[in-house]
Amino acid sequence: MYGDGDVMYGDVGHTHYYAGSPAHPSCGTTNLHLDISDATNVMVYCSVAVGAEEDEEMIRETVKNECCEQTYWRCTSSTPLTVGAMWHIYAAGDTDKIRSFLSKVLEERGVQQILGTDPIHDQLIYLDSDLRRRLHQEHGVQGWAIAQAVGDAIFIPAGAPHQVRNLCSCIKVAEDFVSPEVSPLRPHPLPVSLAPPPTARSGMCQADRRVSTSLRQTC
Ligand SMILES: O=C(O)CCC(=O)C(=O)O
Repeated sequence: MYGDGDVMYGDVGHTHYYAGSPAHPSCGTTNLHLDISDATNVMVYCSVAVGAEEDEEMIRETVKNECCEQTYWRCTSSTPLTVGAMWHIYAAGDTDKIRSFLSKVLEERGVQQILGTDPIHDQLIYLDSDLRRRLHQEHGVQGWAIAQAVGDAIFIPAGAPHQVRNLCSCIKVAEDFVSPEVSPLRPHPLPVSLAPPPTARSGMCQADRRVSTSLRQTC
């Protein structure tokens, strides 16, 4: 994001993420946050350290606990796929409920919240399994757990809160773009001007072209 006075502009372009896995299951690689533009995120590399069988077991257990049977089968079949990252994505429409929940969690942890700060935009919290269960029980909010292996593209709609936990060392390439269909969901409270608004078709083509250019440059 970059700004001009009190108008913020979307920083549409591609981003590369290079990161290992956080040591503790209640920590994320990227805490819960949201972006004002849509994004596509493609995993181009992931690797478990040679001889680290316990990491492979941890990945299988995580996928077994969090994902559907078909995904579990993908990482246990005869030609297993290594799942490099677990994503949790929530509907943009649930943002206010999630914000209230995060404020409550910060209060419980004795963190003083300063006026004008925001627990989602400030990326303060990773929702571990316990917090995800509480969010469901206390606010009726459930997201989607998505396992990402090499070659998988994750689509993140604008305004949708999301978080990532790498399960091993990963490289991902992401491309931001603006689709007019979701622009009314632009998150509050940032006054945003995304100019010029592309048409749906040109927006998608632009994103496709940028992702493939970016992948060509990376691989
Ligand atoms: O891969 C990650 O750790 C973060 C990705 C992300 O948040 C994004 O692409 O918006």
